[in-house]
Amino acid sequence: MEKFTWNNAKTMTRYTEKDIDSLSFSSRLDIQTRTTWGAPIIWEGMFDPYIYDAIHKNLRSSVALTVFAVGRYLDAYLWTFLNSSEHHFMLGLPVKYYVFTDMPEKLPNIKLAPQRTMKVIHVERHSRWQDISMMRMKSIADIIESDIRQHCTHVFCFDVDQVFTGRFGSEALGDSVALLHAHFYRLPVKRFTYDHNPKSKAYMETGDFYYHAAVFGGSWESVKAMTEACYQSIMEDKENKVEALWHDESHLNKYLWLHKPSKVLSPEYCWDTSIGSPSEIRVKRLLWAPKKYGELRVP
Ligand code: 5GW
Ligand code: MN
Repeated sequence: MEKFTWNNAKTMTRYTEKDIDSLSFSSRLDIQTRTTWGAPIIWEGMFDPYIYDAIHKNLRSSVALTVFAVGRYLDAYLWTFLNSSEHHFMLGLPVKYYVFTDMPEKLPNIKLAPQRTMKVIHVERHSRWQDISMMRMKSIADIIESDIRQHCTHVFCFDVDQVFTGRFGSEALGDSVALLHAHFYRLPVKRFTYDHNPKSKAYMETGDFYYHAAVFGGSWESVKAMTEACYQSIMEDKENKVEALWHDESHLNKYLWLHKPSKVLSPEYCWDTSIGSPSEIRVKRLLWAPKKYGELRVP
């Protein structure tokens, strides 16, 4: 493996394998910093933000952020999500937001920083919330093909019911990136809520981790492959009249078991404050917004 230096940062093409050299795996002895297949698990203290930002500026990395705000989720969450992202998400790199909504005219007015732009995409509102959630996979694959691939090197896909509270920067970029679910990272695999129904394409008995579908990303090529595969599996399940236990998240977990991510994000990157504050969570970068199911999940 070629060693990272300031001089070769510009010429490194497959940097995702090379940037590992700049990580300090032993700076955190309290938690697991590498997967069994060698991918880094990113925790505070393992990376130098300045080196990462320099690598990605040299490589001219640019990041698409996709987020869906359909129905009541627009008023409830979108402004807070975007406003906080302007303060914490990939600062210093070009960012293009792709906001999917059924009410483009109701979009909040947010002044974006230089090098940060937004595209609004009109989507229909599915009547079942499970479909709103699952059909995101199809919309993301389509927009990567029609737009993102021409403008951005990387894509990150987010739930809207969250708020950035700390750096979520270029250290999170990689070829394919998945997030450890805050409620499961300390539990044994037996406790993971994979889909255990053999009739579903998402069926799996065992796996590596339980990943949270609220945040995933990677190069546009990888995210396109990931979302297309999940969409295919969702449609096959529909034909077979089954639905996976946790919908798109179950399919994403199956895909990531078969196609191991090249980088894993610790739960710092999507923390639920109701869990409390265990000592290994030194920084909270993104928080779950309070659930408003009572208001939002009425038909
Ligand atoms: C509405 C009712 C139940 C479940 C989902 C929705 C819903 C989700 C919606 O009405 N509008 C919408 O835009 N969404 C998008 O799907 C949001 O981006 C949301 O963050 C994402 C996933 O739904 P969540 O956040 O309610 O799912 P969990 O797994 O965080 O509970
Ligand atoms: Mn959510």
